[in-house]
Amino acid sequence: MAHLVPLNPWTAQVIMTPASAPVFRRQSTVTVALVNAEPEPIAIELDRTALVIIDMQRDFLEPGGFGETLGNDVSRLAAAVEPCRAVLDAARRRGMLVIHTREGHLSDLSDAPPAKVERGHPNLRIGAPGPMGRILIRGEPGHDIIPALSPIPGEPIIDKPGKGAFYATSLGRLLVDKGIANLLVCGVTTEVCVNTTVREANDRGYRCIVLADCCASYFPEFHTAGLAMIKAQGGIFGWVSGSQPVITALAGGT
Ligand code: TIU
Repeated sequence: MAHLVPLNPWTAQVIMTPASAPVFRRQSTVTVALVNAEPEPIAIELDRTALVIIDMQRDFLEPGGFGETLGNDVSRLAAAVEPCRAVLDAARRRGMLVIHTREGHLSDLSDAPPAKVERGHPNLRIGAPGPMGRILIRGEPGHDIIPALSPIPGEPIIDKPGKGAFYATSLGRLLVDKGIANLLVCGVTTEVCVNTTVREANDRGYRCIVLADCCASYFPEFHTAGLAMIKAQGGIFGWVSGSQPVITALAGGT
């Protein structure tokens, strides 16, 4: 459910022309949507909101990538794809800023801390060859975003070496430049890159609304706990909603 609350839809600005005649100009319309969320509904200015889709990469969602080398059943992430696509379509129709992130490393691993690389069987580590190219390396097929959610021209892609999307990236600068105050967050995995990014964003002053059905984990109990941690204590890190209330909000108002 979403209610649209227009704020100052018309603002008269008096401009003194040489003839001293007042001219009234229509200024930008601010549309505020009330999104049904937990722990409580949240009002967001849609023009100051971006959709951030975290790491919906073949390396995490398809067999033969990083997620599987870590011992996970990657099919557990599939449920998030269709809700993500529906929200992505709605955001594009709205003309909202859409940002995609990808976790991965340079081919020489110079941006990969040894502490991250030196885990698991040597043949299955970051940088090792796999069915989708070198595991979690930029430019390899596995690093690509899955076709269903492919970025279109004009949508920024943030390549990140860490779990959080702000660490060692230009995301913070981009959000400031675009005047963004609120983030709609989708992606994988709920308790790892989604949670880390939301915590980073929360400390930077962004209101984060995490869309529960647009996120997934290899561990269903971690998905549930990851969302619970965000919305607990009055929304200690942010809000949790679902794809449908957000799609409704994005479809309303102009
Ligand atoms: N392993 C796991 O759950 N996640 C990651 O390694 N990266 C992201 O969450 N993107």
